Amino acid sequence: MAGRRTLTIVKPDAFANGKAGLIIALLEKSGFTIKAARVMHLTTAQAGEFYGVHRERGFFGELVEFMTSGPCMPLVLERDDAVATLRTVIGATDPAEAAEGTVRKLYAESKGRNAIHASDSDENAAIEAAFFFAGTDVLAS
Ligand code: IDP
Repeated sequence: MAGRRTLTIVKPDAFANGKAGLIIALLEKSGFTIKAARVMHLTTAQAGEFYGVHRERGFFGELVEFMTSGPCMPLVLERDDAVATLRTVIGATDPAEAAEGTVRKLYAESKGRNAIHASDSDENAAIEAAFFFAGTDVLAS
């Protein structure tokens, strides 16, 4: 059965553009409740570790530079079918290909500076939540 938790990050471009609050409002409007949140400025080591799966990709350096360019906001979110629903709500990686009304269509600048991260599986949601939050920092249901 699909899990009720996922991990999102409001990315530095959204903070720089003053869109963080609007994005969080859209997440809440989409039925998610916030179970944990923090504002932080990732180090190069943290960004490289978080996106380690992309280490061999041509855009890795650009991605790490972007993710360390300013504050971001990791959140643990909860609702039914959390991972798949949030992937639908954020839209395609490239905002030019994202559906109308999605976070990336509304607020992303480009394929790289694309406003928001969302976990792609229940397993990765748990790993990514643990990357940013101690268990005691996440509200119980
Ligand atoms: P996702 O965030 O939609 O799951 P992934 O393919 O997992 O997309 O890529 C992770 C992140 O890497 C993207 O959200 C984006 O910020 C960045 N990225 C992906 N492809 C490119 C690219 O072609 N150029 C620059 N950055 C990219």
